[in-house]
Amino acid sequence: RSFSCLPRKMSRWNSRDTCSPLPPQENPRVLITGDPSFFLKQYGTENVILSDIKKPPPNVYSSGPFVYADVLDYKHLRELIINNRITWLVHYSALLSAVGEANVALARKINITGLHNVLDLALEHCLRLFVPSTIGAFGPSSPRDPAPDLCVQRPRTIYGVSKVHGELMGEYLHHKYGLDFRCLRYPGVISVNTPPGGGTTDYAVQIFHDALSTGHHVCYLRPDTRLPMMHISDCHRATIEFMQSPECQLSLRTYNIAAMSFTPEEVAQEIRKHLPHLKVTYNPDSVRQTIADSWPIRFDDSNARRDWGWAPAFGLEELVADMLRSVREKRT
Ligand code: AKB
Repeated sequence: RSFSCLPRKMSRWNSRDTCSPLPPQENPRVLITGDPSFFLKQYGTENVILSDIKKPPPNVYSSGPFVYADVLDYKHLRELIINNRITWLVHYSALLSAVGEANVALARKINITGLHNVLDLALEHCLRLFVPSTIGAFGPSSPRDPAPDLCVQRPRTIYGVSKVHGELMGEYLHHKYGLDFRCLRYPGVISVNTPPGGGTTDYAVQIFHDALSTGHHVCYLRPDTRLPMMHISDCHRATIEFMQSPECQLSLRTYNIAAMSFTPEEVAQEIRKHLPHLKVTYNPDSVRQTIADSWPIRFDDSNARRDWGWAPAFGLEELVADMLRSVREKRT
């Protein structure tokens, strides 16, 4: 593979030169691997291509270009980037924490080999690259309350290991070659449109669906398991704001972002303000409980707030009211 943003005679790994000046970033052309379609609203269907190996939900079908693309297929990704004059690559494809533990080989392939492909492509084509990281990038030896941006990171899941690897590779390529790598560590993200997908924080989505269907939720975590969480619209806004921030404002390339932290019992209590009969039974499963116990209780996101003005809009009360309204709407 040749890297066009580097002088031709030099290979990617032995050059000390950096990326040539980036194209203007005001009107990016964005390729997204994996699920999220929120870039469509911001940049328009003519500038955003969604891709995945799964058929998109019907609302995404009608809202813009969607192509089949496997993050393990380097040549096809390159073709998409060149044919569509892509300037930003947003890489969401990954296996989450719990499902990754059940299938380590696949998680390693998608989360690490897939990531290497997008890093190489971003470097080769001088793209602005966004890769999400997570509270899962921390482990039992990290400070948990709060976890700062920079500290010991020794996660015990393949998901976490792959995310730390992504953070470090991206930052390495930024410092060595000027790759415009940007990474946010997301808390558990709560959305009505994204069904639970093999994560440890999934209960905090499922509980809303159960509350409005059977009125009974069986929780796989202990009632006092506190984790950082965020409403999807805050997560989307943070990502767009971060991607739009001028490089000179960024003192880091990987930032924690926070909104709230709650336990299963606290979210259940808040839901009971609307649905007093909600019943929750606790049946902790050893894999997800162990993972949750190794993750931060709270995130310190003071660097994101200071550098590029991050501020969440949703607290627990607003999140619960909005989720109940959205799940109700979806059911009718
Ligand atoms: C998971 O639970 O695996 C994800 C995450 C916190 O990254 N939602």
